Amino acid sequence: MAGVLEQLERAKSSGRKLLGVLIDPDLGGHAEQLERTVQNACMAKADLLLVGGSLMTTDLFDGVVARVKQLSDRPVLLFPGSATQVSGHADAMLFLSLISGRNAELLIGQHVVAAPAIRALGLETVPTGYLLVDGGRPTTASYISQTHPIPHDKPGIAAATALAGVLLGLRCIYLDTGSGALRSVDAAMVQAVRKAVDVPLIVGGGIRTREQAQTLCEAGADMLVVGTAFEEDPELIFAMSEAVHR
Ligand code: 1GP
Repeated sequence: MAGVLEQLERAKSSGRKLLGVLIDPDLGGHAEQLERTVQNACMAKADLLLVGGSLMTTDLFDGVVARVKQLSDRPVLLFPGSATQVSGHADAMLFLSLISGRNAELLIGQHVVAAPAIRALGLETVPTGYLLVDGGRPTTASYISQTHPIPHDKPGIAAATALAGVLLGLRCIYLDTGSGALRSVDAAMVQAVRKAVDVPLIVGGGIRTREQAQTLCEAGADMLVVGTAFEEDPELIFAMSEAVHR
């Protein structure tokens, strides 16, 4: 079976848009909600399940990934906030370098710590340039990462940053306003990054409506990631999946 990076690249080449559902690993303490989220994601034909976050308040990470994998017929992709979020139960991991920031720990430090375990587990990595974008208020991601998000109305900065990442060899770009952001990335920024680089483009943070989803896909996003909106309204995933896939 093709790896996750290859699946992203194939989808991009064929113009098929993907929906990723972000599972908060702290849901490990809420078994029913976790099950319902994963089941809804599978029924709605979401394409991938992502597990991870900037801050975990439990030590259940590996168990949550194992449970998600057990419940799901979709690929499970780690979206790690730190080197502690590595699990051999996943199909692959976004190996994220926070290239919009200048925090050496999140550019390369945590990667060094995690690399031996990743190799030992034989886990596929998707080398990804992660760009944090201002979404209208400080988020856990901006606070914990101790980085300045890119101003939302500066698409040129995002495009130059994404291009630098690709020139360094990164295979995927993730534009994110952070979980629970007041607004999503602007379509103009997605368009500018799309124009600058030819790798799969993931967009997340603050996506709450099918209209937003459609606009971001039309602007050039290859995959959208949604978490908070589905926690607040579990049924929304069906409409969102339809909007992304049509
Ligand atoms: C955050 O892109 C994800 O990193 C999802 O954000 O929880 O706001 O949907 P939301």
